[in-house]
This record gives sequence, C-alpha cells and structure tokens, in this order.
Amino acid sequence: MRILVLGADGYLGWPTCMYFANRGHEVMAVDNFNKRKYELEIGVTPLVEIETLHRRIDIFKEVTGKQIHLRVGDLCNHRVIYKIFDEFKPDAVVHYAEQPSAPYSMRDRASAYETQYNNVLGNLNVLFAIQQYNPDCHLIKLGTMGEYGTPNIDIEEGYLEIEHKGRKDTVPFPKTPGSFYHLTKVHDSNNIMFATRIWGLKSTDLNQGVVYGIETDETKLHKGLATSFHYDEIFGTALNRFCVQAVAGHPLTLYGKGKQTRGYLNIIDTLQCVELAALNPPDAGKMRVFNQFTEVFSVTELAELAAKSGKELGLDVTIEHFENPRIEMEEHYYNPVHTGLPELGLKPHSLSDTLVDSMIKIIKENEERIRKELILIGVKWKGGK
Ligand code: USQ
Repeated sequence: MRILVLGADGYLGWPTCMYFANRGHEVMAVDNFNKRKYELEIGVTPLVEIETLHRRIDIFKEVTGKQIHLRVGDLCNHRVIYKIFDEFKPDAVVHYAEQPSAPYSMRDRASAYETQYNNVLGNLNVLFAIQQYNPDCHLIKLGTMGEYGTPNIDIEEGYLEIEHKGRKDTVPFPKTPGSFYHLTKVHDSNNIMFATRIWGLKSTDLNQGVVYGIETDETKLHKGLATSFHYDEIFGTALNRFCVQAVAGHPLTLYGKGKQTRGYLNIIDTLQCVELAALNPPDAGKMRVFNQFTEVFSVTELAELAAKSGKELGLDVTIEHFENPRIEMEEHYYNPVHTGLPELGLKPHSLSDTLVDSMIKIIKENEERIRKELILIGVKWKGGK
C-alpha cells in the first residue's frame, strides 16, 4: 500500500513510518516540525537525544535498505497537502499531525488558539485533499479516548443506540472532553463524520488511550532511530512520567485523589492497531470508530506498578499526592467498550510484562539527561490570559 504518515516526526509518527516501510509498504513522511517548535518555546527536551527526521530517514535506509519519502510542510496550507496527494497518490493516510498535549492547550489563550487552529484546520484541509484527489483513500485519524470524558455510563465505540419518547436511533456518543486539546479531537471527529457522510469517504477514527513505551522493533535497530520520549509536565504522559520519576528519585506525582482512570496501551500496540485499520478499510459513507487501548488503570494503580518495577531494580521509589493542576473528576465510573480492534486480530501486550525491560532499564541508561525541573512546570486549568 501507499501510506502517507502526517506528523511523521512525532512520538508515534516516526515509529509508524518505519513499521510500515519495514513491512514493504511505500511510505511518505510529512511534518512541519511544529512539535519541535513547541518544545523550544517551553524549554523542554525529550529524554533521549533525537536526530533530525532527515537523518533518521537516512539511517533507516542504511540499516534496512528501505526508502521513506519525505515532504516538509504545514497542513494548514492546503496547497501543501494538495500537492502531496497529487504526487504520492496515497491509498491510506495516517494522520497524527496535531498538537498532542492537554496541558499545552491549557497554558493560555495563545496556546489554546494555536492548538485549535493547527489541529482543526489542518484536519479540514486533509479532508478536502482526499475529496479533491482520491475519495477512495482511507483516512485513519488519531482521535482520543478523552473525547468521551468520564461519563457515568459505559462508553461505546463511537455511537450510542438510544430510545427517546418511544423512538429509536443510533447517534454519536455524547462527548465531554477535559481540555481545549481534547476538544480539537471532538471537532475533528465531527468534521470527519460529516465529510464521510456527504462525500462518501472511507474513514476510521481511532480513539486512542494514553500511550506508554519507548521502544519498537524498528527503533531497536539503531540508536539513531529513537523516537521522541517526553517526561515533562507538558508532553509526558502519566506512565512515562512515573517511570522517569522512579529513576530520578522524584516522588511519583499523583494528581489529586489519584483515582482518575483511563485506558492505556503500549506504543507497539498503537502500531498494530493502525496497521489493522489500514489493512481492513471500512465501507464508504460512515465514519468507523475504534476505542484504541488494551488495559484500564487508575493513576494510583499505574504509580504502584511503576514503584514495584523500580524497586525490583533497586530504586528507592515513593508516591506522593500533589495538588491537581487539572479540573477533572478524580473518582468516577469508567467502563469503555474496546472490542473492534481485537475482532480484527489485535494481540495486546500487557503493561506488567513490558514495564521493566522496555522502559525503566532504558530510562536508567539515559539517567544523566533527566532534567528534574521539567517534572512539575505549573500549568493550571484555571484559565489564563
Ligand atoms: N496524571 C497524574 N500525574 C501526572 C500526570 C498525569 O496523576 O504526573 C493524571 C492526569 O491528571 C489524568 C491522567 O493522569 O487524569 C492522564 O493524564 P496524561 O497526561 O497521561 O494524559 P492526557 O492529558 O489525557 O493526554 C494523553 C496524551 C494525549 C492523548 C490522551 C489519551 O497526551 O495526546 O490523546 O493521553 S486519553 O487520556 O485517553 O484522552
């Protein structure tokens, strides 16, 4: 297949490019390096030093003999994505090219604006490119489980059957997202659902949980193929942060009561899920939705797992409750359905099997690069200028 990966320089984008290329697909990588710009703006750095995307593509070619094509450009300029569609003619587009952090989007008005502009309008241009150049091209869009929030009922995969005043219908599942970032994914889902319906497109919305992990089969091939792994308050996700904190001797930062519960998955399962979506395209005309995670944990359970693994390696790990910078439910019902991807063949990796080897040991090897001052930066949900 001809696979276009948008957001190819990111934590998930780069491993996705290598994964598909290594399996014989023709891959084109696209990025405008916004994420690197945001990192410079805030002053954070990933744990492992990351080569430029150009260099990583060269190293991948040297190691595997496979060529990943590269285009640098901003999706918010429709000419960029139109030209790429015209030249590359993708069969599927894997779209990660969005500002990915809830805390970043809650810093202030400018960051909320940047997040909404970049994410929502970039995605809109992708939809128009598909419609203009190849309505048969399958859009695989990374959404988030955070679109649903934490409702007091089971979360279905995208749609809910309801009975109202004696009549029945299937409607999009109600959304109560928790940040301006998560809201962008809701707006994207609405735009994709609409475009799919009116233009007869093929689309899959992958509502992904919180991803953890640092290595994939391809990043292991060469030190220079590493992916961007963050532990700072802005771009680091919960478990990745806890593992780095365990190594750094920083108390694990449970926000509030610590009973916030989410779906989680290993980065290698993200790759499997995206591949399964690509190899099994949906029918045209209705957006398909998968809830993409493999296990559910509260943040306290995560912290306890990280502490246990750290202690097995001789680390002195403590867990502490910190004032919650976010406005979110700290204790709630959580039971999301996630049967679609296992039905397509997903073979999940469990957190307890992968934690020590694939994460804490690698973090330990890079211990001298940990900057403790990035663990708590102080972004609050209360609203800013
Ligand atoms: N949390 C802590 N301590 C920390 C960091 C986080 O208790 O040091 C808590 C948060 O308060 C929250 C939960 O852990 O309740 C998850 O936070 P997170 O930062 O790991 O994840 P989140 O902000 O929701 O965003 C991440 C990714 C985002 C993706 C989302 C999937 O950054 O791109 O969309 O996970 S989901 O959470 O399912 O919406």
